[in-house]
Amino acid sequence: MKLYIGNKNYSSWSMRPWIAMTAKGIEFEEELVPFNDDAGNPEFAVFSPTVKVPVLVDDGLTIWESLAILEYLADKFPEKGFWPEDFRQRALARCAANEMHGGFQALRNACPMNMRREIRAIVTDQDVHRDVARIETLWAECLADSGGPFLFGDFCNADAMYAPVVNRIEKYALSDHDAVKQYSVAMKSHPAWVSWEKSALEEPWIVTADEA
Ligand SMILES: N[C@@H](CCC(=O)N[C@@H](CS)C(=O)NCC(=O)O)C(=O)O
Repeated sequence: MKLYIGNKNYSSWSMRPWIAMTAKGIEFEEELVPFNDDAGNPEFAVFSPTVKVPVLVDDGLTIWESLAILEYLADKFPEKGFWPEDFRQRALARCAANEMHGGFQALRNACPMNMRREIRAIVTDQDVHRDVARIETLWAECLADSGGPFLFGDFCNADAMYAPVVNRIEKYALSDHDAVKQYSVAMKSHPAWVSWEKSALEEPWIVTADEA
């Protein structure tokens, strides 16, 4: 099983399946293909039908789109708890994951994931504030209901989807909400996060467009 990813410092979509697979102890080969945005990332076309990362290749099958990869992993490894066991909790975890996959555009545009960035606020608009407020509410409700430390108790695909958001909220000083603090501590101390972050900090590449 091979996972193609972009730069660990910046590639939030790549981080999602990577952190899920690592957290769940799945063995996989990682191929990091650095961004070449100015040229349109032609290297990605060799393995990715959308010319984007991440892409998972398993037994001759190519799977693209981060959330589809997470679903594939849940199907392939049903014993690993990629989704919560309880079917109602599973439905809610999928709601949260889909909300992330299809939403929070203002936050994503204004505040790119950047593992090596120093914490520094930037001027953000109403749309970003609205996205952050929604995330605060969602995380607070999930943590209150599950008891934490992750959104649905144990680390699951919903957490993989929100992992890059933990970085964004921290690095752009976007929230003082207790639930955000609590969730960020849990996420940032998970060994899978620590491992990704360590590699990200060692990368030499600077993507100017993502240095907000
Ligand atoms: N909806 C896709 C988004 C993938 C995506 O936009 N990946 C970015 C990296 S984080 C990318 O490959 N960008 C390169 C490009 O657009 O040329 C997913 O969930 O996997």
